[in-house]
Amino acid sequence: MELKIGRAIIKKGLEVLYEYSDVDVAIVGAGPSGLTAARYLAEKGFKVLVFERRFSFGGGIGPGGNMLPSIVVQEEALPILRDFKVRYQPAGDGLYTVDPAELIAKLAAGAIDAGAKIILGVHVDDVIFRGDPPRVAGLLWIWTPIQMSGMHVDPLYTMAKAVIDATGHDAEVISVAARKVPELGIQLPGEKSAWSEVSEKLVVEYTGKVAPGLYVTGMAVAAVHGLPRMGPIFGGMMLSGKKIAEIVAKDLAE
Ligand code: 48F
Repeated sequence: MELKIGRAIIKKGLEVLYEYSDVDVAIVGAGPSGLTAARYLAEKGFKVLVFERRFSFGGGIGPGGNMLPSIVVQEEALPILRDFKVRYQPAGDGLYTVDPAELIAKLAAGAIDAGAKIILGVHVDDVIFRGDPPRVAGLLWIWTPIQMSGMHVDPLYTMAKAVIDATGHDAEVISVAARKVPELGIQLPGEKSAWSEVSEKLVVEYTGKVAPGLYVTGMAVAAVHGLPRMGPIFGGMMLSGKKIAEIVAKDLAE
């Protein structure tokens, strides 16, 4: 039996890694923005891979608001909640409360059912770049437990026509690209202190392309464009994910 279990895992696991070593879109981060983008891109027929460092989905959704089991979404994002069949309750002033566990489960199920592949336990380490002027052409990654061990193990590669940084507050992929490929001309001012109303709008407005082949969504937008942070309101994250899916789909179609 052990022989059969082991061989089934090795065969399928390696097949998946082989198949997804070349994709249309690689998304880093399975938080609200990354999962939303994954669903809308996969639904349009693109081959989408999401890398997530943890062995779980959801990014910042799980802790809710300061560990209370509720998060807030504003009216503008309700069509996205309906697409994912997420239930919500009115909280007044155009705000709605959502159960964080339900949001995580349904965003992930929506992305997977649309055809996106999510690989958990992967730390994205660096970008691959090509050409002069340069464009981002893929990612370097290692398994998170190896990264956490601090031992030097060479990474593996994933080639992608578009890379989306959905890593949240630290914009990790764009940070490394800005530092190691200065020819991309990326400035990274970092996010500002909280002003929720303004940041919810600006994060969506500034969602977009950062350099050829490299895009940003979610809280990483605030880090890249020096915008204020918000808190446990998630409508802007999902609206940003949907917007980046439309931008990338348009660019890839050209
Ligand atoms: O942080 P996260 O939820 O990002 P988001 O989609 O949403 C932000 C909100 O959760 C919240 C907020 C607004 O409401 O302030 O913070 O912008 O999800 C980011 C995911 O990316 C993973 C990380 O584990 C998390 O699940 N991640 C970060 N860096 C890497 C990574 C990396 N280098 N490689 C792989 N995954």
